[in-house]
Order: sequence, then structure tokens, then C-alpha cells
Amino acid sequence: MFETLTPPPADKIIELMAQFRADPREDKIDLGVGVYKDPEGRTPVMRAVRTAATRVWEAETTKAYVGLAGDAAFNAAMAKLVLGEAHDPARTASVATPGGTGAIRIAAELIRNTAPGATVWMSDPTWPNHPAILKYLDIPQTSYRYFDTTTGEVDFDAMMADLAGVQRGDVVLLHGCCHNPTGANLTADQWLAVADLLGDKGALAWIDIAYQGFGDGLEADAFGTRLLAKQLPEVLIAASCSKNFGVYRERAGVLMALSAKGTDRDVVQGNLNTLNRVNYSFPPDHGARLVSTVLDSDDLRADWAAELEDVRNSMLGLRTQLAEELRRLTNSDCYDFIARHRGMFSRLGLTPEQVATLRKEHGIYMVGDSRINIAGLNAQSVPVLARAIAALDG
Ligand code: PLP
Ligand code: TYF
Repeated sequence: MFETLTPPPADKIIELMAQFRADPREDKIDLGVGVYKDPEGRTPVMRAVRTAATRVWEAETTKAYVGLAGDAAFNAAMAKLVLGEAHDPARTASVATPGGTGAIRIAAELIRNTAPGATVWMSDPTWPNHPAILKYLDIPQTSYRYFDTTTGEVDFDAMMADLAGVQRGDVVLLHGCCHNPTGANLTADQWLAVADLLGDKGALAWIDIAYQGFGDGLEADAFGTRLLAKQLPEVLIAASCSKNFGVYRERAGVLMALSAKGTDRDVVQGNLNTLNRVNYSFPPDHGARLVSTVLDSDDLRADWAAELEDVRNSMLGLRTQLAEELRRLTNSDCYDFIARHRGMFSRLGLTPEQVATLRKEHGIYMVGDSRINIAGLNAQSVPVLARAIAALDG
């Protein structure tokens, strides 16, 4: 039967990883996949995570199964991290998942099973795995305008105009912070307006939060998620630990389903457990255990938060440097948005041809839509990138 298979569409970002590796040029620059890199180009194991690994190793006496929902300590620690004061255990069902992607997949299946006719609204553009997973599950999907390519900012009027078409029971997917791929984010006032609109429409809010702590800080980055959690009766939250704990390959994430008064939380929990079971039974435990060990011990948590703050500030420094270089070299403020963007990514607004030129002539790799990973830069490569951009035709 395998002879009937046809090549599947490639994930452009993962494809780019292979192309970069195959490029023999020593001075090549990787601004592709969203992985944090220090100025030496390394993706370090965070200090607190390394210590947690030692503690887990010393304390762990068994590798027996934990449970379908994963470790309760991890789920509780993540609910507190993401929701803060807005966390209401009586409304919250949650399962550990293989990364944030696993949480997105389980959320999508829950939506398909519970509200088969609902349309999922996504920002245009969004992380390509969002539409890919929904399409794979045959879930109706549509997009709302989000990004103004001329200013590099959120086109909020267009977003709200499109969301006016949301029907009762539809699902609206939002990036909790650090929008991927654009880097452009909602202001607090805009979050308030979105929360009101979703409430008025009777829509389900679905938040994907994969970069908490990478934008304006751990608390500030959770503002929108917490607001929606407080204001709306039902909310789905898919949170990833890959980036902010640097545990990418461990596959640690969590899906939280916040239900309305009158809904039996245990029934929601049972359904999430079942979705875990029919997909992979028990979720991975090791990464989740590293995360809860960090979050539940005062010393490790403080050290983790401090290192995350350094990571965040180093990206902000690179943003400022790149925006200033480009301002100087192009004699215009058309790239100032880079300094205003938050998170790992900025979409530069270059054409596919310009992206190809940067790759061919300068060994600078960015995603075809001109998304750059800011953390792929360092103080030395920022001027190299800026000069290459300034030299582009058109
Ligand atoms: N959501 C967004 C927007 C992302 O950029 C990522 C990135 O990796 C994820 C979810 C999930 O990541 P992971 O499955 O590696 O935890
Ligand atoms: O957008 C990124 O680069 C990260 C990493 O299928 C990633 O979110 C990219 C593609 C993918 C899974 C993760």
C-alpha cells in the first residue's frame, strides 16, 4: 500500500533547518527555526533546569506510569505560571501533553468532538502548524486579518472588522504573547476590546502561549491570557515549556480547559484524559518533571526567572541594535518596528525574491515570509544583516 503515497507538503521551517545545515559557508547566519541561541550560537540547558535534572535523577525511584493527565504537580504549577491570580482550580481541567503542539492537537480534537460545526478563526499569518493540524482533522477554519505589512504593526481595525463575523460557538485562536511569525502584539486596551467582542459573540477563546517570558516579562506576557480567563466563561489554553524552559526536545506542554459555572469540571477532565489516551496514553513526564521541580522550588525558580530575564533582555538589545543599524543605513524609520516587536520573531516585510537573495548571496537564512529569529543574531552579525538588507534591490 505504501506505493500509493505521495510526497506530503513540507514544513517550510523544518525544511530550512536542513538547508542551513547543508550550506558549507562558514559565515552563514541561521535566522530560521525558533530556538533561542546565545551570542555563541549555542542553545544552552538553563542553569535551573540542569540542577532540577540532578534533583530529579537523585529523587526518582521509578519510571512507572504516572497517569493519563500527567503529573498533577506539573499541571498545577503551569496553571499558576500561566494564569496567576486568575487561576481557579474549580474551573480548570488540564492534561500534560507532548509539547505545546500536543496541547494544540488535543484542543483541536476536543473542539471537533464537542462542536463539530464550529469554525476556528486564526490570525493571518499564524504559525503554520495551526492550519495544518486543523486541516488534518477536517475542522472548518478561516482567518482574520492581523498584520499591517506597511507599518509592521497589528492592523487592529481590520482584525476587529473580521472578527465581527464570528458566529456563536465559533473558536478564536489567539497567540498569548510574542506573535509567531510577525512579532507584533496586541496592547492591553486591544486585549480588552477582544475580550469584550468574544464575550458578546459567545465565542470560545483558544490561546496558544508558547513564549511566556520572552516578550515583556513573565507576568506582562500573560496579561491577555489571564484577562480572557477571568472574563470569558470558557477558555482553552495550550501552553508550551519548550522555549521558556529551553526543554524543546523533552516535549513538555499543557492543555488547560476552563469551564463555565454549572459545567462539571470532572467530566471535562475525563474527556481530556481520554483524548490523551487515544493519542498516546500517558504524556511524556521527564520534561514536565524538570519544569515542576524548577517552579516548585524557590531557589531554582528565582534562578530560572533571572536567566529567562537575561535571555529576554539580550533579544531586546539585538532588536534595538538592528533597528538602529537599519535606520542609519537606509536613512529611514521603516524598520523601527523591529524594536517595538516582542518575542523571538519579527517579520521584516521582504519579498520572497529578497529572502532568496539574502540566502544565496549572503548565507543569511530566514523563513520565506521574511520572518527572522532575533536570537539567531549577535552583536557582530547584526551589522552584517543590516548591510545585506540595505543593499537589497526594490
Ligand atoms: N505555538 C507556537 C506559536 C509556536 O511557535 C510553537 C513553537 O515551537 C509551539 C506552539 C509549540 O512548540 P512545542 O510543541 O515545541 O512546545
Ligand atoms: O516557529 C518556529 O520556528 C518554532 C519551532 O513544525 C517549530 O515554533 C517550527 C515548526 C514546527 C515545529 C516547531
